Amino acid sequence: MYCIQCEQTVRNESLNGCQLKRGMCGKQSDTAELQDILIYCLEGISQYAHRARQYGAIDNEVDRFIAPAFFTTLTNVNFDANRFVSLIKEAAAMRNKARDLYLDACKKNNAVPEKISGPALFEPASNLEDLLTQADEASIEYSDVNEDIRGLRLLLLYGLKGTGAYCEHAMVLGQESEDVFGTFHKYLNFIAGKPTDAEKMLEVAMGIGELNLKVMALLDTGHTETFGHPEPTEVRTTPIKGKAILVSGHDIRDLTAILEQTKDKGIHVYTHGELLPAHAYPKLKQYPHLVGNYGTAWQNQQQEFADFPGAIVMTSNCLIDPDLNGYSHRIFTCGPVGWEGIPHIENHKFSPVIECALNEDGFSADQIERAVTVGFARNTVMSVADKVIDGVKSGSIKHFFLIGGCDGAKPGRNYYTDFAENTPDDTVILTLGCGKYRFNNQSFGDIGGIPRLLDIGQCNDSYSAIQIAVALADAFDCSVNDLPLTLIISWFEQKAAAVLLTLLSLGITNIHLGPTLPAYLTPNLVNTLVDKFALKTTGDAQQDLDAILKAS
Ligand code: SF4
Ligand code: SF3
Repeated sequence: MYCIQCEQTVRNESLNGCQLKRGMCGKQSDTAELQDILIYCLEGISQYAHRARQYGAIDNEVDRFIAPAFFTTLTNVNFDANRFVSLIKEAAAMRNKARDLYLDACKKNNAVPEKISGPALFEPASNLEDLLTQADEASIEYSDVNEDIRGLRLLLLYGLKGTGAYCEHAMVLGQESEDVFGTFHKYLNFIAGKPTDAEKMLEVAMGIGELNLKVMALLDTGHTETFGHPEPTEVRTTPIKGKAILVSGHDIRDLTAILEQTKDKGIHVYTHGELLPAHAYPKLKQYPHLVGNYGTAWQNQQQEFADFPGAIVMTSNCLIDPDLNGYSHRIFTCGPVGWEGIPHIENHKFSPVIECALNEDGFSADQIERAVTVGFARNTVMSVADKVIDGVKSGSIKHFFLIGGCDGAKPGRNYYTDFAENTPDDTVILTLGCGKYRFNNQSFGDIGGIPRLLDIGQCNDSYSAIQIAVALADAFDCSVNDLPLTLIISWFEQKAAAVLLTLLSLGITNIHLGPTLPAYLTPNLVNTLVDKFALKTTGDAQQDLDAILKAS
C-alpha cells in the first residue's frame, strides 16, 4: 500500500506515507489498494464520459456514480474491503456505459473514436484476491515521475476527492449540476493522462478549487433550502436521563431521518462531532427529542462512544476502529461509511438503531447543564453586518481570525487552543469544522453585543465563511486580502485539501496552515505555494498572533 493523503500519515527517517500492512488510521493495505483501484476505475469512466460530453452526450447514472464513490476513499470513511470489491464491479459497469455512450456519440456525429489508453481499458477482476494482483497498475506511487510531479498529481487527486465528498453531501440534498459533473470528468480525465507539466497541473489545481467552490455553493443551497437558515442557538452539551442515540459525521439529512423515525419513541437524540451545527437549523428545532450535543471531535470517539449508553450512527467521516472499546455491538454506519462486521443502514431504515437504543441502558440521570452557542452562518452574520462594520470603523473590532478546519489526534494541535485563548478582547473569532472543539467550550465574551466567538458551522459550511468574507470586503470596498482578517487553518483530510484549493483559487493569501503541511507537498511545491500565495505554516501561537497583529 501507499497512502499519503492525510495529516497523520507516517513520516519518519525511512518512510514518507503509510506503506506497511496498515495505515495510521487503521486502514488495511488490502483496503488501501482496493481504494486506489476504485479511483483508477473512476478515471476510466471519466475518460469516456468527458469525450462523450464533447458531443453533448450525457448519462446521469454515470455522472452520479463518481462523487459518492470518491467519498468512500477519504480518510476515516470506509474500511470495508468487500464494499470496495462491489464498488469496483459497479464502476466497471459504469465505464462500459460511458464507453458505449461515447462510441454511440461518435457514430452519430460521423467521428472516428479516439484511441484511449490507460484506466479506460482496465478490466478489474471480480474477486478480492485477483483484484489485489492488479493493484500495481492503479498505484498512486507514480514511480514514473519525480517527487514534485508526483506531489502535484496527489494534490489534484486529493483535492478532487474532497470535492467529491462535498458533492455527495450536496447530491443527497437534491443539489447537482451538469456543469459540475462535466468538470469532474474533465479533471479526472486529466489525471488519467498522467500529467507531467507542472504549470498546467497548478492551473488544474486552481480549477479544482473553483469547482469545489461551486460544489460548496450547491451544498449551502441544499442545507438552507431543506432545513432553513441557521439561527443563533444554545445547545446543551451534557446528557439528560433517558434512552439515547448519538449521530456523528456531517449528514444532516440522515440525522433528520433518525429524528423522524424516533418521534414518540421515548429516545433522546444527540449530535456528535461535525453534527453540532445541525441544532441551529429551524427545521431541526422542530424535534424536541433532539436534546443536545455529546462529546467532542472525532479523535476522541473511542472513549466517548464507549461511555455513551445508547446506539451510535456514523453518517460520514470520521470513523475510527470501533472494535476496540466494547461498543461495536451498538454502532451503525450509513452512506459512504463502512467497517467490516458493523451493520450498515441502507435507505434510511434506522429501525435496527432504534431497537438497539431501546435495549441499551440510556443515561440514568441528568447531568449539570452546560451549553455552547452555534448558528452564526452567513445569514445571521450578515444580519448584523452594520454593527460589525461600525465596530471596525470605531476601532472596537481590530481584527477577525478564522480559526477552523479539522481536528486530529497528533500532538501540536494545542496551537489552535493557545491561539484562540490569546486573541485580544477587541478581536472576533470565526470558526468552523471540528477544529472548533479545541476552544468552543470557553467563554470569549462579546463586543457591543456581538459574540467574540462566532461558530459558522461544519467544514461543509466553508462557502458560508467565504460569503461572509466577501460581504465584509464589499462593505469596506477592498479585497478579502485587505480586510483585517487572518485565516488560521487546521487540516487533516481531503475535504480540507479541497477547501484550501478553493481559498487559493480565490487569490486569498497569507493563510496559516498547520499543524504540519501535507506530506505529499515537496519542499519545491511548498516554496511555490509560499511564493504565489504567501502560505505560512503555523509556528508558536503567541509569536504568530503578535506578528499578525503587528502587521495589520
Ligand atoms: Fe495513512 Fe492517512 Fe492514508 Fe490512513 S488515510 S493510510 S493514516 S495516509
Ligand atoms: Fe473533522 Fe473528520 Fe475534517 Fe469536517 S470530522 S472537519 S476531520
